[in-house]
Amino acid sequence: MTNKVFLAALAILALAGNARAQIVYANDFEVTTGSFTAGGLISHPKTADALGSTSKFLGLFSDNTATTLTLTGLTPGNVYDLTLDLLVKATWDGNALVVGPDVWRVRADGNTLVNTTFSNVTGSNQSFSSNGYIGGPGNYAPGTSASVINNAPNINNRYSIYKFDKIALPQLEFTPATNTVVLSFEGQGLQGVSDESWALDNVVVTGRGNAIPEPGTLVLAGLGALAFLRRRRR
Ligand SMILES: [Ca+2]
Ligand SMILES: [Ca+2]
Repeated sequence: MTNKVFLAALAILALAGNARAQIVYANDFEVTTGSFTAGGLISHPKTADALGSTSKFLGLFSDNTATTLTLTGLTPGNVYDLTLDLLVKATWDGNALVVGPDVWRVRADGNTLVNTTFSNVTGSNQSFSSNGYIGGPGNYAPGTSASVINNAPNINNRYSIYKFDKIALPQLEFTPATNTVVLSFEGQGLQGVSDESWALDNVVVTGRGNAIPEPGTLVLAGLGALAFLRRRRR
């Protein structure tokens, strides 16, 4: 390997090392509704104090209020990761067939990333657990894998909070075909805001090294360039 070629390969690898995650949206909903449009748009902006929690959430929502987040300026083909906290309030019935199932899902441009049920009611199990559920017939106790469970005496004041991160839900990623994506957060089968509702907090979307190819791709490109140079020298 000549010095010139080696230096070129080093430069390619250094470029790969610079590929780093970039936050394209982050919102903890602690401020007024006016700032919710920063970096994106949520279609039903309102705050809800988390029932005595020190943190505010975006909500409360129930059915028929698909809450959307439109992100622009993305890099087509790049992979983006989504993390969020979900507050599940009051008498969600999980997998119950008569008063449920009580479903919550996330979609990206119509593609389902998460589709699961939650329960706050003893005797009704839920499909969500920490093992990366995405639509299978999960059957777990109410509150399984919740980071917070509030069992208030009044059942309508009860809530649980789930952290949707890359450990619990590795499928929370999307690859936009254009520079825009619409993330949709939806409830289904819920019996109204006062009875079964949900709210969001700490919504973060991160790009994996925007506009810079994956390191593996760069290394392959570098090796291809080396082979090409060697052929030319013969
Ligand atoms: Ca908050
Ligand atoms: Ca229900």
